[in-house]
Amino acid sequence: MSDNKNTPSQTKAAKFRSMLGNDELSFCMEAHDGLSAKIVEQTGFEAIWGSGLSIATALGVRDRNEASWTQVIDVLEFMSDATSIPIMLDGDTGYGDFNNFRRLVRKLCQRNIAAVCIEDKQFPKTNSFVDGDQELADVDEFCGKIKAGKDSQLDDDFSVVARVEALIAGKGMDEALRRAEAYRVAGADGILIHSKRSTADEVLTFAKEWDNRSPLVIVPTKYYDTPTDAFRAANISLVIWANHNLRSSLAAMRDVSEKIYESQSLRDIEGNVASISDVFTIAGNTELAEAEKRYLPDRGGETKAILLAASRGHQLADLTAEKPKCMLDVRGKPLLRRLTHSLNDSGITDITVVGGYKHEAVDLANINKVVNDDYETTGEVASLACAQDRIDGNVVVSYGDILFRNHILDRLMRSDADITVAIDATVRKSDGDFAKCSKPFAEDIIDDAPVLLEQMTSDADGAQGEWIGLVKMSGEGARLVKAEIETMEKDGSLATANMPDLFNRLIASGVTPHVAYFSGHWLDVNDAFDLADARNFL
Ligand code: SPV
Ligand code: MG
Repeated sequence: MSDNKNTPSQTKAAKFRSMLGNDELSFCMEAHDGLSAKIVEQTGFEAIWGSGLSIATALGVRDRNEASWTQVIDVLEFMSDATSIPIMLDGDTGYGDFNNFRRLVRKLCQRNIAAVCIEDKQFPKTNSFVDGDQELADVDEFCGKIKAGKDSQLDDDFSVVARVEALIAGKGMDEALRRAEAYRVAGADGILIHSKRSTADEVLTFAKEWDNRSPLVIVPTKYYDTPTDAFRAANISLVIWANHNLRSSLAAMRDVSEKIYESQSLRDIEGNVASISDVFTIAGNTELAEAEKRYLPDRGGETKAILLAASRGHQLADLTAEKPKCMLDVRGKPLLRRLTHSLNDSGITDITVVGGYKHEAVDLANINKVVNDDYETTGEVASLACAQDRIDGNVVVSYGDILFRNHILDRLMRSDADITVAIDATVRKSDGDFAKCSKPFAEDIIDDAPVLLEQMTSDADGAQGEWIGLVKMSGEGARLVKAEIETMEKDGSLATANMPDLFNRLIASGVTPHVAYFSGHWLDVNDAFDLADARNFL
């Protein structure tokens, strides 16, 4: 669906009619699908030529009525939906007799196509530049076709342009003028005089003889080096640049395919093709995201993740000389990639990584990245604050150097408490972030009362478990955490605070995180032994 930018005051057909009728020289640029149509409009052109040659070629068939008329109309519908400027369809010979043509005209009006051009040749038509005979239509039969089209249009401003192929067929200037006059009298809104000469001479002679009897349209594909001012001077109404988007994309696609085929790599290509974000922009993804906000009230149900990955990991010494520890290889993939895949597996795709040390090395696809420039002098909460605008709705915050089995995250995601911390009840180490909880872990007791976090401490003694660096907040929890961060910013405690400090402050202010207990099935990477463990963990 497009966001239709057509102004209600002037229809596409009316815009085209005034282009055709005014004294200015106007231009139609070729398009052959929704994408090229958008590009034509965004470039600034006032109208689109729905080229038969280009549409057929883009569909992989010849310009010889091999694509059915309904297939062509389907393409036109995409082009029309994607743009707000008028489209003139190259309607070949009208896809049959007067009856087929009037049905085509009605369908085009229904699809908001502004105009159609039909040529006086026999069905199936051949492209005008193909060598060989070009068999012309009977003049009277073609006049009847024009009349039928005009009588059938559903919009008074719809235009039927009659294309004279007499010069293409080598029938001479007099025949061209005779035919053009007959078509004008039959009701054609304009005459397209076509030529395959490399100079504009015969077209300019025709224009002189025609003497402004009705709007003239030309296609200077073959006489491309004629200055455009010569067309102005000849009172031409409309110039069609007929196939240049198709031909340029053909050259570009061939070039990129050959390069990738030969190099078996994308390295030398990436900088020379449109970016993925360019693709998303022209596809209109921003509009969709805004519409989702308007029409999906339940967006708060989606969970985002913020990964704290600003630190170098000094204990890993030289291993982190060029990259932060979150980017260390764990069996062929960076640790952080493994972590984001775990999040993806639990349905979390909106992932923000807070980088710091060597953040340029954090070059993963499908993440948002923010940077804590002061990573050397600040702690985890300052990094979290760098992603403050993401602390909204359901959010999971995780250290960037941990790995865990998915059941741990899934368990957190199921919690509907404001804040839930993942606590490993099997305390194995003497250093870590330990949790004093309202109750110890007891696997065999069925007790619905939640376990509450009473205090975070660096002392394993008297603690019921270790926090693994994973916390989930509901929308309300996110609001509370954000408010606490703001308070910390104001009272100057933010810079050096770590996540346990934040939890303790929340607890002191009456906000009690819930505890999700489990045992094992996770690890964090602080030194080379941990890294070896991580490789085995997989
Ligand atoms: C087209 O673009 O399909 C045309 C113009 O009909 S031309 O190919 O120049 O005949
Ligand atoms: Mg054509």
